[in-house]
Amino acid sequence: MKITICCTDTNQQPWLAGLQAALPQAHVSIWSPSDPQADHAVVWAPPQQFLDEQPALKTLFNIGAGVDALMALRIPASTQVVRLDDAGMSVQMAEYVCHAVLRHFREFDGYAHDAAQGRWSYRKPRRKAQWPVGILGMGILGQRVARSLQAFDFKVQGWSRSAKDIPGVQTYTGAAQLADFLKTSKFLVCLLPLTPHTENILCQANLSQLPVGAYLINVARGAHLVEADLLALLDTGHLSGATLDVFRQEPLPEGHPFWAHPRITVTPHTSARTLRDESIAQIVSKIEALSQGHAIRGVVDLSRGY
Ligand code: NDP
Ligand code: OXD
Repeated sequence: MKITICCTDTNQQPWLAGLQAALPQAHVSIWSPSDPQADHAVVWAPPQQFLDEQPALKTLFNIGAGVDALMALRIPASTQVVRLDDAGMSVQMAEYVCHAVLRHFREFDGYAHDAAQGRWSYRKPRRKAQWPVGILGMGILGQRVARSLQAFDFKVQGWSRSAKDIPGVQTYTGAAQLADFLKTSKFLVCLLPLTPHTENILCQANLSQLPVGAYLINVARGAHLVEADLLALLDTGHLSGATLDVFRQEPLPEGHPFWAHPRITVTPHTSARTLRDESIAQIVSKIEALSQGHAIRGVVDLSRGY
């Protein structure tokens, strides 16, 4: 069995070593142009040339949950795309989102500001009933985030494409129920895949349906957000702030208005990192399952784009 690795912006040597150690019978190598045909590939944002030169790949294992970079490429018809499912990402995402929600809800920035001035001052406790959290995307990450927020007694509601029955979570489905979902989401967390249906979903028309003072957390993809619309809604006070982990252009360019905005927190696409050991273990167990003819989880439906 031949496995090739083609991961841009990634130190590929440890992936090679880890995969080779776990699959000693396989030939694992880092891809170079004109390499012989492989059976499986482990990829992150590969160039089109890679796919064009590997038309008989059985499986493309994406080392992330989001496959939007792959969806922009021509994928050989017989190749299945497999995303990471969780592999240690959901707990990181829950940590990140709970931190952002609690930081705003408990006004920790305000206390830090007061403390810096030597001021001992209390703020009136906020009531959770007035701060429901709406999660766009109730997949692997969205559901884990929902459970974690519930542990802090937040009221959680979720929006997805197909109907869901999740204990304690009010769920909304499809475009027809988006407005009802938005109007009661005081925090809005975006955990959608980037597809033609979800691109620009965080736009003026949708964000202005949130209650006045709502807070946005985008941890999915930068192209979900219309940046100028966010800035305008912060200016009018309709939104109280935003925590953004993902951007249309990454790294976020120097001088971008988000860097210095007093009500925007920027982090460098780090909310849920790919954990190499967990990811290798997941990929290896899927390769073994496939070689025994078993079905695996995480196969991407190319017609849906996620
Ligand atoms: P999943 O595929 O498990 O979940 C996606 C969810 O979005 C599902 O509930 C799906 O609905 C819903 N959805 C998709 N399209 C639509 C639509 N048109 N309308 C309504 N709902 C829709 O993905 P994950 O939870 O694993 O990951 C979500 C995204 O998070 C990734 O695609 C990636 O972009 C991002 N991500 C960001 C990271 C970071 O570090 N910032 C790290 C990892 C992921 P249904 O359940 O009905 O299919
Ligand atoms: C992912 C990511 O999609 O890291 O996994 O953004």
